Amino acid sequence: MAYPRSCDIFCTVVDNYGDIGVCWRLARQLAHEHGLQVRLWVDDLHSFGRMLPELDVALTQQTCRGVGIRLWTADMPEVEPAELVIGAFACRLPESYIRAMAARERKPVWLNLEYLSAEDWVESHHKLPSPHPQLPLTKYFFFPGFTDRTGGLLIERDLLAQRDAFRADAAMQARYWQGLGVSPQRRAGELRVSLFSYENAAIAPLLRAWAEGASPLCCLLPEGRAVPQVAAFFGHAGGRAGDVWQRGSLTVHVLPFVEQPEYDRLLWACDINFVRGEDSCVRAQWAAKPFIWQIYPQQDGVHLDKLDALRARYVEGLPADAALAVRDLWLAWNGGTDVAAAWGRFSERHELLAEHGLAWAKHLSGNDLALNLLDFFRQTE
Ligand code: TRH
Repeated sequence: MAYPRSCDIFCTVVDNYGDIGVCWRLARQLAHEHGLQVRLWVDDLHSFGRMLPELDVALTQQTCRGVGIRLWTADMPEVEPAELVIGAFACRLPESYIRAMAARERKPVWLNLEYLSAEDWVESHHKLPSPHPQLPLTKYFFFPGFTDRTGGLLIERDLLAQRDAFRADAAMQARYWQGLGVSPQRRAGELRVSLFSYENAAIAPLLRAWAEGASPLCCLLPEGRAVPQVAAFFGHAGGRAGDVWQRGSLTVHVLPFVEQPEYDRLLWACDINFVRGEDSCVRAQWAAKPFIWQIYPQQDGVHLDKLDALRARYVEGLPADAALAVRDLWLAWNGGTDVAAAWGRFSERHELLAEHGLAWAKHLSGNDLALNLLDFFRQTE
């Protein structure tokens, strides 16, 4: 069987940038690397506009970067469903669209793309079918993940080659830092750290540790939810892109929210990355620098199991003291205590963790989610 020629992706924007971030990445990859005609149906274009500056949030239909973008409203127009239909993160597809899928002679392959988790149960749930109660249609659950028995991770074909080219090219890196208004020349012992986070009680003690540290630390802070807390640490009511704040050994540069490939460069350029949610956490793993994950908090605390599941996989093969340093800082950053001490133990091992990160990224990189989706289409159709 051939690969599909067309794909509809449905995305409801719950919160933040992760849902649309994943869908936009997948849509681009299916269109650019596999030649599919992709329509991305999104119920709110505002978050999307932050990562795609040319998006016109007033338009209900437009094409950007080879992907058809449709505002998904309650009065969904009658359309011919695509051959591959992806509902992201358990969003409910419009009834009229489901009926149109059932009416097609060749039924579309219909998938629910789930949230990412490193937990063991994912393997047994991946690809499970869910027949429609009335219509001749089956929806399948497709789970991204970290093992061969899951759907893998989003990774563009040339991503690691681009990352390596950037790492090997001092002039490119210098231009990158200059573009941010940061000196390409590091001071002796200086660490550069990106900080993409939600509100977090650990921010102030961490900043204090950085400010009082023996070596310079340059923090790159994308605009967003953490900015008010960082600004308050410096005695400001708020902050915006372009602001530079300094205290003791710490300098903070507030950065604009940029397009996804630009954010990748930030992760490649820094020595250590604080990331959050889902997609930036994956990108930090491709960047292969030591990273600290702030997981999206859930009310019943189940997110801590998810945090621990990824930690356990990621630290495999590390010496015990380094594995412990990762555990302690991840926990401290996700509601635990004593972030300053945990930072000290983590950062003094950053070179070892960077080596480990390269091997980890290589290990994961063969499991390409977009390819797995297309192979599943071929097997299922
Ligand atoms: O924004 P998030 O917190 O999204 C979250 C998570 O996905 C979470 O799992 C989900 O349940 C919740 O939303 C509803 O974090 P995440 O997943 O890292 O998404 C951020 C996206 O923003 C990612 O695609 C990277 C992108 N980004 C840019 O494009 N430019 C930037 O400057 C920055 C900082 C991020």
